[in-house]
Amino acid sequence: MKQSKTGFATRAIHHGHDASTHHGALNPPVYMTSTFAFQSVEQGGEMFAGEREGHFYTRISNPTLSLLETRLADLEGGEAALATASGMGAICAAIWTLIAPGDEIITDGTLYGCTFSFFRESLQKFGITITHVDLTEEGALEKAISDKTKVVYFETPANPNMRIVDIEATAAVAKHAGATVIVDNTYCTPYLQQPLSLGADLVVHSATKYLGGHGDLIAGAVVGSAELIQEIRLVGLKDMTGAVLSPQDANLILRGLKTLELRMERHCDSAEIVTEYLAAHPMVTSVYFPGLESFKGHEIAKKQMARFGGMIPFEVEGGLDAATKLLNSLKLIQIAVSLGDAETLIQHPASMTHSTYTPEERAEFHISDGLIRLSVGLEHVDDVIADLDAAFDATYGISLLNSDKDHARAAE
Ligand code: 7XF
Repeated sequence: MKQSKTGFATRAIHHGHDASTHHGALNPPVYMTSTFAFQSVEQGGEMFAGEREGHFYTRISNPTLSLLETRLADLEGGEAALATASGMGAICAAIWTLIAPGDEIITDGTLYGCTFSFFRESLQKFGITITHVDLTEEGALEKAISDKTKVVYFETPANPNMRIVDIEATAAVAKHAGATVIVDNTYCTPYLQQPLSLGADLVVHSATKYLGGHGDLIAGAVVGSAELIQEIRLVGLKDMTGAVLSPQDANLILRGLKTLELRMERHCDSAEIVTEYLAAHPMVTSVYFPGLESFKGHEIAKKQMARFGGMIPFEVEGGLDAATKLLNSLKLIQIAVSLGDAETLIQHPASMTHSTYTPEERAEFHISDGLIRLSVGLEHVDDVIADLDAAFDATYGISLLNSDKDHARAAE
């Protein structure tokens, strides 16, 4: 594993770029080109044969993408990375490279909705067996795994209900059985969690989220050993998905990475304060935040995450009808899918991100119809809470902030 000496933010700003080799340009130039001219027929042939290094077509490599990949690999503690056109592009490229008909993938039942349907619907058509195992249960993987198992795949915290999987313990069992371990690290980013250092073989990301950070692009990444990444580049990306990232979007992610540490600290600070508000509200029946001591995965989260992230799923009294009224009453907080943006976003997984699950599957995999998912943004946290409080007031006639003021007035 590569050991970098400087701090996370320093590497997120500088790693891999030397201005002196680019006319002193502080920001790396963006190579907006699909193809690269060869100096001779022989040189082109050598590059295609893999006998000579260099860029020749952006679906395979491009200097702007290479810089992003080098930087992401460094931040995740991997040898190499591959940038892709979306998080789904990253997941598909990695999985298509690793599996063949007859193989089995073991995965937890809670996954981002399209990852779930990719596994459950699309892959099964090609003779791949998908086995759902409760990876939060000790010993469950040991019982289920066999020499047919090629990949063990999970998210932690999982989208949307924050189930926490012990990365180190799960990776140890999977590797003993010879399976490749893939962890979706979208919710944490390498700033909060580094699965490769805990034994994972590959990390996948939706860079659309915190890595980009500004809700202005769709992108993904895979990080791991140089050997695996090269295989995924030449098979999963080049031939099987073609899901290549635009250099312009790579440049936006490089810009986003410069503030990743600052933004993640703010997301985490604000989420802790919003969690306190929600946990104190009498109309909130459950809050699924790993920072809460009462949360099932709290101890494992504390062990493998630097902080607890910016995502807060919760349930309210009155089920779906009340949840709908609550969301429709919000003014500052936007009703939108995606997460990790500057804007605070709220959505209803059962009818939106996880509508790819059948109602029976949602019931089986702990995604309740009343669940609401909040992605705490970068606004002033008081404004986020004030918006939530006004919506609770409109829905239930209960305001925690006004009652505080009432108490203060009564005390005067
Ligand atoms: O292809 P995308 O960049 O949208 O990434 C897919 C993806 C992969 N892993 C995780 C953990 C994800 O959350 C996503 C995308 N999730 C969005 C969401 O949950 O809001 C997608 C909006 S439908």
